[in-house]
Amino acid sequence: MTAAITLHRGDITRETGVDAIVNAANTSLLGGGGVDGAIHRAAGPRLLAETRTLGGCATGDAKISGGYDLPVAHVIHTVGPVFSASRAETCDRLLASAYRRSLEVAHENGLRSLAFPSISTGVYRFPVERAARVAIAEVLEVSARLGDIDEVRWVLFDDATLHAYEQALAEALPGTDDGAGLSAD
Ligand code: AR6
Repeated sequence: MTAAITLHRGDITRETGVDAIVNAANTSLLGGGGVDGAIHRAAGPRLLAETRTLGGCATGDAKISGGYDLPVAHVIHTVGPVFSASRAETCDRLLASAYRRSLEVAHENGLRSLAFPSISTGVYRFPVERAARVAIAEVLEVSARLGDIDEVRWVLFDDATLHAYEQALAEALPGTDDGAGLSAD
């Protein structure tokens, strides 16, 4: 079964009702700015104590930790690419890999629902329309292959980012509101 896809605006550190939120981390897994900083602040110092033990994370890969003071049980830390126009196709592949590995790590740990931020479109400067198309296509394909991810949400911080993902979802699923369990709200 393909996962139900939903999109909404919000702060991912306050998200409830999913097994894991995904962090747009850097290769050190030691925290940073943007959503990474917000997740570490909301989870408390025990998150950093655990991520220190994870040995970092390659770009395009993902690692799992506890959620600590967050309202979710787990955080999946992934690392998207820093966008560069001269190697845009490589960046597309690395971004797709970050989403794919996040879903695979969820699957390996028996998790069925997760919430993503817009990976790489902040400090890492990935153009948001391009990132949204890559993200949605990869999540649709990988969740169909894995078969046991029930729900994937994007929690997007601003209206422009939300609109880019709404458009990408509509393009990926033309003429579909909620057929096949897919919807955007
Ligand atoms: N909830 C949801 N989305 C958020 C939140 C939040 N609380 N805060 C920011 N965003 P970024 P990147 C959005 O820069 O581009 C860090 O320093 C933000 O508006 O957080 O993958 C890491 O340590 C944007 O739409 O991640 C890395 O060094 C999106 O999240 C680097 O930044 C991603 O922006 C990763 O850069």
